[in-house]
Amino acid sequence: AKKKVEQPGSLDKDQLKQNIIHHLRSTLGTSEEKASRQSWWKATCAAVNEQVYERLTQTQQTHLKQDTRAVHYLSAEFLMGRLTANNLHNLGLYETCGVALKELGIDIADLCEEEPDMALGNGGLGRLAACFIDSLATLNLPAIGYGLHYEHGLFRQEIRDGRQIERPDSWREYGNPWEICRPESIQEIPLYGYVETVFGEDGKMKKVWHAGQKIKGVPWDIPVVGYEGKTVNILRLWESRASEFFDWDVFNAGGYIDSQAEKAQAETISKVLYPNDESEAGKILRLVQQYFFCACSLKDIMRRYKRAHGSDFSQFAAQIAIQLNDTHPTIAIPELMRILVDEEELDWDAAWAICYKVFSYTNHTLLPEALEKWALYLFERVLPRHLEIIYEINRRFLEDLVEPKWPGDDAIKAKLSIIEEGSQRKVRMGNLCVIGSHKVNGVAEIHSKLVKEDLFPEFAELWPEKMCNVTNGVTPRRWLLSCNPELAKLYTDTVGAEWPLKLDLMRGALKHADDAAFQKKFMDIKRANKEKLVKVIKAETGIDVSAEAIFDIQIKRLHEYKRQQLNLIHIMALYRRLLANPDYDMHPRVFIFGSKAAPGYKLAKDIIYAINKVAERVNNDERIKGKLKVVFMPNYRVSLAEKLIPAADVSQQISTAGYEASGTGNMKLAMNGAITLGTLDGANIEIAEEAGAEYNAIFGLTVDEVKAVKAKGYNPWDYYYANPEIKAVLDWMDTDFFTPGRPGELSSIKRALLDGGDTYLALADFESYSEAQKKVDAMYRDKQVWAKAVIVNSATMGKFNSDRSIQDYADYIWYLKSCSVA
Ligand code: 26W
Repeated sequence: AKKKVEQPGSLDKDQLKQNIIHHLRSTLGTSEEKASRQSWWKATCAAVNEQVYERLTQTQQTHLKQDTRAVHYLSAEFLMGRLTANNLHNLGLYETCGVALKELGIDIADLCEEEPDMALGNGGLGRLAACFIDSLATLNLPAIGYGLHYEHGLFRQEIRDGRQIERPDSWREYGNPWEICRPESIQEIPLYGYVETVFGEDGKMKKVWHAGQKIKGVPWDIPVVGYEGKTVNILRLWESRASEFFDWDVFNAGGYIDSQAEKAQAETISKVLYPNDESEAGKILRLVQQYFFCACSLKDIMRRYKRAHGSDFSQFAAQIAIQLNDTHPTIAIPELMRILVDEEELDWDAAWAICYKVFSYTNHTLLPEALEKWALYLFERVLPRHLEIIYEINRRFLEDLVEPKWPGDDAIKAKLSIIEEGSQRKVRMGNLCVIGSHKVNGVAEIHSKLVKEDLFPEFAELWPEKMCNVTNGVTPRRWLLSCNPELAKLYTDTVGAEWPLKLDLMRGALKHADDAAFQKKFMDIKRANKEKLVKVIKAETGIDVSAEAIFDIQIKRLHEYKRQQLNLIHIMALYRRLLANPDYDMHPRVFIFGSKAAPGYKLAKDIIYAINKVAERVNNDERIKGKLKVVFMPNYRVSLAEKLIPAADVSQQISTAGYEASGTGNMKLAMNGAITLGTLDGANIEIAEEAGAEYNAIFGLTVDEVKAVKAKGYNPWDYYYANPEIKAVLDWMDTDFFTPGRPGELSSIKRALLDGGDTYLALADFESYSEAQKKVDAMYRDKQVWAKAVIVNSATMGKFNSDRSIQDYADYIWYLKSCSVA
């Protein structure tokens, strides 16, 4: 008889309790009396995994039997955060488990705190990948995420004397209950070496790549549980190991030490995540990382395809979609060509037709320093055969497409070529992506327009249908249901329990936006969340803040274009106004920052230092009567975001227009009842469209105005001399007011804004920003106005459900249908 599959939430409290105790004893080897909180956590995970694995098997059997088309999401980063609460919620077991644990004397929230964040990503791009795989499973779409199993994720940030210190992150030091090693699916990956041209018996020319080294790729699977869903997909992360294949010869020859060195080198490939966000370092190890995970993933895809179809590749493009999350996995394009042409012996045109249908590419940034280009000599050393293939792709592209369209135009050829000429020749990964993909998308309307018109205009002329938009989204399961249970409950009571799947239902709360009783409920929840955060702030920083104040939050990676420095100079201006007039009329405000700087980004680190120094001075100045507080929360990460976001009143999204591709924190904060204080950039534009600009504080130059100002020749000194407040604040940075005895420690910020030319127009936007801040203050003082605004913002965020984004990808890019799992 067929075994009955457990339905979501079908496990009752007593069964769960029994299972937890069972695992405590027989998996963790301890007892209820002795168990540490960590053991309780692991035992709970083991009990939950019984449910997860059942459904995982069911899902895989269904997909296999139905031979479903699937999407393969290739990403160098997956910023997963913690999984315990998330998996419990998605299985419909959170409440039950809470009661079970309570009866065992454990608080479920404390238990969840035991889990280290899985921080295998830098910021927006990595967290988007995590939201997307949640939505893929929730929508019952056959999908697999592929990435790298970094031993160390993004560094842990400590603040010492106001400065950022980086410490290694060791997320799996004491074991991770969510990952499963799959030695049966190990892959072997060639690197380095040379290419030989040989002629087969049929007289055909063939290329043979003789690798200089082989690396073993060990897959670790993380189950991805869909909401209420029957579908459990996997995230497969590759770990590098030394291949045994020639170590032993070295060992036998007495080279034990050499063999260990070889091993160490192989294992460095997946050792650590590059902490650079939006700036390319051009390091060879990073190229090796990229090739390593792409090659492992393609071998895995091939193995699965061949199991069903043998060497008949006519169905390959019908079965396989591969999404490239930015250019980091671009090397998968020539790798698939290599497999099809060199190994499977398809002719070039047939192989190219397959590739073109299989791949699609998402662009996440327009910043020139973030666009990946590899020095040709490095590329050739690591991947000699791939370089030949790229030359051939390029030759055909230029001859067959560019020359007919722009006959004789060498300037255009030089611009569109995959190879950048010059003193140092380079491979342009962006161009390769566009040429090798059937669809290219940006991540918000304005960003996609700029990708089309400014970044790749000629490509858009060649292929007008190729360029498209898919506005980002976030999973409401993590970013509302799980992180803000009280607000989630209010939505359930108001619009029904379906909203985590159909976020548009939140609009049902709009009709209560003016209702005093509903406003009170909503604002009481916000107040309670703020009270909770007050305690976290005290515990983490020692700073006392009051929940009476406006909580004004800017949380994101530190970058000049995101303009934390604009926030800071405004804080200094407010402080000055308060010193000049202690009765300066403003509602008390707490400015909260959370941000990591790339370790090599000097100015970003200086801005962190400046925020901390200003905070010290402001927070300890009794003259301003607690009207102003500044808090820098160390070690910003997913699990901290989950505590900050529900407590925010104001969401600062203040990038220079045209630079933030989308932003996703903006969506999370608005959903949880914050007003957006933002520029018309990225998804802010669409957020303001949904909610109504009047309920937010929109300011600053538009994209077109930014372009115009830059074209005319921007001079920050004009603003310095024209606005006495700007001048006073910047001059303050040269003094020792914030750094007693050490004048000039904050001067680098002033210098970047004046001598450095203020690349991101912070001074140009200052006045408008300051006015928007006044609007925020005025709105907040009228409790009804404020309550209505936050309710409208929250209730209109349905569009930003990542389920909607994924449905767009499925419909317009992947042509992928859902598959229900019994
Ligand atoms: C090669 C160095 C490097 C590393 C990471 C360059 C660029 C990146 C990412 C593309 C940076 C990133 O995370 N971009 C963000 O992607 C989010 C998801 O689409 C957007 O919401 C953010 O606006 C964008 O900055």
